[in-house]
Amino acid sequence: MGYHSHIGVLAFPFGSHAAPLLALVRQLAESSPGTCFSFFNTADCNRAILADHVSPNIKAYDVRDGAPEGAAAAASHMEAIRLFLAASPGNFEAGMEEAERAAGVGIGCLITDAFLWFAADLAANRRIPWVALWTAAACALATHMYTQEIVKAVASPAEATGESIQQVLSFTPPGLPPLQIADLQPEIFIDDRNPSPLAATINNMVEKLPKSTAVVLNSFEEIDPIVAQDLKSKFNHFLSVGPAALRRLPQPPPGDDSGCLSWLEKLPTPRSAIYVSFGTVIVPPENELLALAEALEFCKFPFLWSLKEAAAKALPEGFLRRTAEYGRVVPWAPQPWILRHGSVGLFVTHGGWNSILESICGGVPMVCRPFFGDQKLNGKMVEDSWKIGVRVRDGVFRKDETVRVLQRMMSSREGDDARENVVKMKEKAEKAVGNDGSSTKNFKKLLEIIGISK
Ligand code: U2F
Repeated sequence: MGYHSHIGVLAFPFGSHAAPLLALVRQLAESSPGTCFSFFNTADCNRAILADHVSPNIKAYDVRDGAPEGAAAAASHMEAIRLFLAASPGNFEAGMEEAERAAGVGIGCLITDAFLWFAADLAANRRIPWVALWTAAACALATHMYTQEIVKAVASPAEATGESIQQVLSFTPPGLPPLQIADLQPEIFIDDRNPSPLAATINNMVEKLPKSTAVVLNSFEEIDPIVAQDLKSKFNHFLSVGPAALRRLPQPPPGDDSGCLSWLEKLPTPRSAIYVSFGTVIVPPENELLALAEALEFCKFPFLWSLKEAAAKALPEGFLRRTAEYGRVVPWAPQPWILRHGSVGLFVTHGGWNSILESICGGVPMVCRPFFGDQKLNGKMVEDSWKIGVRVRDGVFRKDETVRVLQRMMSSREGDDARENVVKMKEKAEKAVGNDGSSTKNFKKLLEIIGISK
């Protein structure tokens, strides 16, 4: 088929970055069958996220991941990121040339992960719009955009890493609760002499993002109205178009090889089960896995735990056998479907943004055990601002505290209050994606901006 326009999509192939970008592109592609979307991503990540049913007007291209030819997999997540960033943007430019030849139409707009700040220059050179998808929450973007003010509010740089991380900052971005250094993304406190590749990337992003045509988020304005209003003043367009998890989920769910949903189906009592998952990157340290397993075994609430196979080996001897009647441990679970299942009453999570949104969309309160990046701030917002869950005490799982927090959230007034609040938040999200809702309007604006309004 001949296409009248062509959009280049540049993915960041780590954590849960590329999947939400693909979800946005799917929605756009459905709205404009005459536009071709070329999706540039590494081969491994394409394999992981592309299902058979990608729209005909989305074409995926593999770009180099930067690993030396024939080398074994990168030693760490951070090393893989470093190699990939070193190969960018050359890897993407090569892909874009190939895609333009194949489509016979030049790329007229770039949609990229916000981390890929060099898209500002790629787009400027071609005189085309640059739309950046920020894959985390607006509150996390706000703290990055106020990096200078936050850093100034820390009396001495040593405090950012030292014993004063509990210090409450004298500056707070509009709409956020009072913050401690410990609540913030460590990348904000960049070491200028030796920045990590991710910190340097985020720093560049903060500088370039105001040049974008639009910043897009998988979120809804009503979750943090003051933050959204403030960020609108910082960008040409600031468009929350989610949550994507409220769209109709395909049936049957893909990736339910372990039969999680039929297991939930058999539970007699609504909201009786705990779902546990720490996203796509994190494996908690062994002592915490043990503490959490012992707490689940002690409490005897039905539980479903998505845990990578290698990590499951660290579970206590005999745990799976002893808990078989009321618990399941699986290597992967269809999370958005699970969180919308009526049998689930609590989500134990690392506080990744997609997980939080999916929990809101399911009306399920959370217990957060944040690990890195935006997760600490998300956990703080869950507990202090949105009041839809709590963080684990002292930031780590210990058996006795974990037993207490699970019991409080599953069978006390505190859990009921969090559930009421999360259901109210879900209603706001539903309104946002409904007719005339803020996210629906923002999505229409996005279609206009990228030149494919119907
Ligand atoms: C990074 O994200 P993560 O992958 O660590 O975590 P989430 O944002 O919560 O996304 C996890 C996704 O993986 C899905 C789940 C979410 O959409 O539904 N999933 C699943 O379907 N089945 C499973 O068994 C386990 C997970 C980063 F670590 C976070 O801090 C950021 O907030 C995030 C966005 O930038 O990226």
